[in-house]
Amino acid sequence: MGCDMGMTSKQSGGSAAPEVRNVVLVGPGGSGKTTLLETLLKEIGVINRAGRVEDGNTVSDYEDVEKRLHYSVNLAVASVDITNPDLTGGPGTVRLNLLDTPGNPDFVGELRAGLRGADAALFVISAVDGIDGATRRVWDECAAAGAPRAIVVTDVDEPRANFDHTLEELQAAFGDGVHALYLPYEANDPTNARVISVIRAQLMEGIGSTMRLSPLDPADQDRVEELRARLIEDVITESGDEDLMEKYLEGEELGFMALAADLQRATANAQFFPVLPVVAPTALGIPQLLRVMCIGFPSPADHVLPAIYSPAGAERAPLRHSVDEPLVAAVIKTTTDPFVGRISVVRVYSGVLRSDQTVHISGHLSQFSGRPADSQWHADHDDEERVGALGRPLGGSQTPVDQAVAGEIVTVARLSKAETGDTLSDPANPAVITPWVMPEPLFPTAIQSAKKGDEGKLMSGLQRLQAEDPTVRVEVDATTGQLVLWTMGEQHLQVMLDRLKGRSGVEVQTVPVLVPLRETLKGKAEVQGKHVKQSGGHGQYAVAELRFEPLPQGSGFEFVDEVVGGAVPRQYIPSVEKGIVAQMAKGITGYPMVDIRATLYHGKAHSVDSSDAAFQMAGSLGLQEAAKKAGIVILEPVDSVTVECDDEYVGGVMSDLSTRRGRVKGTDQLGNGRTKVTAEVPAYELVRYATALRSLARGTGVFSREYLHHEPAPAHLTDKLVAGA
Ligand SMILES: Nc1nc2c(ncn2[C@@H]2O[C@H](COP(=O)(O)OP(=O)(O)O)[C@@H](O)[C@H]2O)c(=O)[nH]1
Ligand SMILES: [Mg+2]
Repeated sequence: MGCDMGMTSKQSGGSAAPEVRNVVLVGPGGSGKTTLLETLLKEIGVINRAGRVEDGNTVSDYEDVEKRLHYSVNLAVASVDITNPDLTGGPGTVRLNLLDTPGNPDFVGELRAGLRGADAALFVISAVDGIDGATRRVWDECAAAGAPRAIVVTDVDEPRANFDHTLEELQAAFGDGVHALYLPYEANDPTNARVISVIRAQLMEGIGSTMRLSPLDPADQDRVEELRARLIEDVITESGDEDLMEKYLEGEELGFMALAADLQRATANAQFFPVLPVVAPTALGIPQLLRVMCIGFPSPADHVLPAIYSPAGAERAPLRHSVDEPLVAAVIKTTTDPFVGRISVVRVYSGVLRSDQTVHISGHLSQFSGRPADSQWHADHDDEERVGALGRPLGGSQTPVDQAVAGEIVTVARLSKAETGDTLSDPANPAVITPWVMPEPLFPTAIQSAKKGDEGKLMSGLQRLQAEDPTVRVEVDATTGQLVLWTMGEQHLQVMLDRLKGRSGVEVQTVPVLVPLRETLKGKAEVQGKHVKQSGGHGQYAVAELRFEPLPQGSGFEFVDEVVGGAVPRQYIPSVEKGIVAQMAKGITGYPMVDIRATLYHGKAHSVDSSDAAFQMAGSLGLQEAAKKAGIVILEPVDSVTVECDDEYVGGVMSDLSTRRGRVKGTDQLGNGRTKVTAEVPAYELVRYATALRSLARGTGVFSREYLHHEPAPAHLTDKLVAGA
């Protein structure tokens, strides 16, 4: 085998520990990942019949909502052992942990978790759909994670498929490191379909001991020879293998096994990307793909592991892939199964995780993301908990195991305090590993429970969703009082509401999102704040003569005392100010008033009937009077926004921003075919922006927003702003 695990531990059964391959399936939605996983499992023999996404009976789309939607919304894992030596390349077992991910950009959080859990990726694209901007974004995600990857081209049996064209597109988009290992041959003819082995430049059926070779059609000869030369030369360059170079130059016959070790080294660098065709319905190309994963893919020992810290934030010695080290593992995902309860998918990086052991659980996102440590959204936490049963997952089911060694992926039952992204470690040696970068949810929806009395259930259901999915944020807006659910987009929102209903039994209503408006005075006004009640008993008497004027944005409130000769007694001057401040907090039209100056220049008092309360009332009435005279301006929040998208969509993005009353502040060409636009945009216009940008930039857009300031809202829009978006 091409690599050294660096460990000799025995499994509980007594046999040698299997080689492990952790491989995540990534790619745009509908490219065939879930179907490919079915086909692989059928080929390995873990399932008798490949399910169909449309029939809702696949291993990885096991959640109810996925069965209903017919696409994946969850990271799902299938852990299988392969013993067939034609696939594994020798005696011994390869444990293949396959992670299926959603392609829809709303669920990019699941994709990132999958990339963290795996050591390599299958980048799955359809020969029918080709490569678009959204596909490139998935590639960029893999590149950002440094994932070694092979490219699997599906649908090559479809009449509209053109594998050669797809290969050219792949090379144009992803560079010279893209090399075909196999080509499809008469893929749409089930009786005659085969692959062409580029390494051998021959037609190939079966694999290893069952392999049958036959000569290429003369028409294919030149093209395949050319691909072969490029492939082998590049493998040699990437691996630096002198022996192979010699064999190649001397014209020795080479097969896959002769290249396997070099291929593994070349792919491990994430600079060399082998391409394989597959046909799901007939399993064409599937044995070859399995062999590439078993023999040509890097092992957990080759993975560059994330940096590690103590819970206090001190950097620690780098993680080592070894069973002899203390336990360090990451919670790739935690979820709630309707039957089993809490289930967490855990990747062990070092040491051994045993069932029933106590682990330290830590989540410290604030250290890496700049979020406040006590934010309601993944607040920092440290706990100790006993883990429940460990299992090897196959979609929604688990087979119990006693332990998981460094490099393995297992499920852990009943870890109630662990959230997605947390670190599990030895309580004697607690640790925090750098989490992956969690995307920011930017799609707000104001929600409330449809039934009175369900509020408590709703809140606890939301807390759970938030712990499971770092791309969900729940917030009670301090100004509007609304309960706001921030998600990645429309589909993500629907899935979250579906889960709330399914698990917590809470029916949720969505209501228009309110932006926190404020108000200020339109102009200056001189007024008399007068509170005089002297009929019967102890009266109230206070008169405050006041000048009000608006101040520049962000000035807040100024109070000026210009009273001379004790017209307002000293002790009541602060009372007037207090009354104004209280009225400002309430506002005149219902929004807090800001940015004004109040000057108290005269007034009247009564020796018996004046009081603190009466002068507060006078101040408050004075402001109400000023608002009547000068008028009110509604201020709306404006955010500073950056949008990044592929160059070709910038024009559309900018003109859309101006219809959103945005002011474009600048554009930057980022050089990689992408442009960054900076703009100032009213928050009201950003409520649905996540969805709008998705279609404007065809899935290539990302944006960020940050509150900048409040500014006057156009008068003709105030009714709309007050109603919410
Ligand atoms: N003809 C053909 N159809 C395929 C192939 N692979 C997947 N499909 C179909 O493509 C559709 C999308 O597949 P799915 O696995 O859900 O894609 P995912 O979103 O990447 O998981 C389904 O209807 C599959 O049956 C293939 O190799 N050939
Ligand atoms: Mg899928």
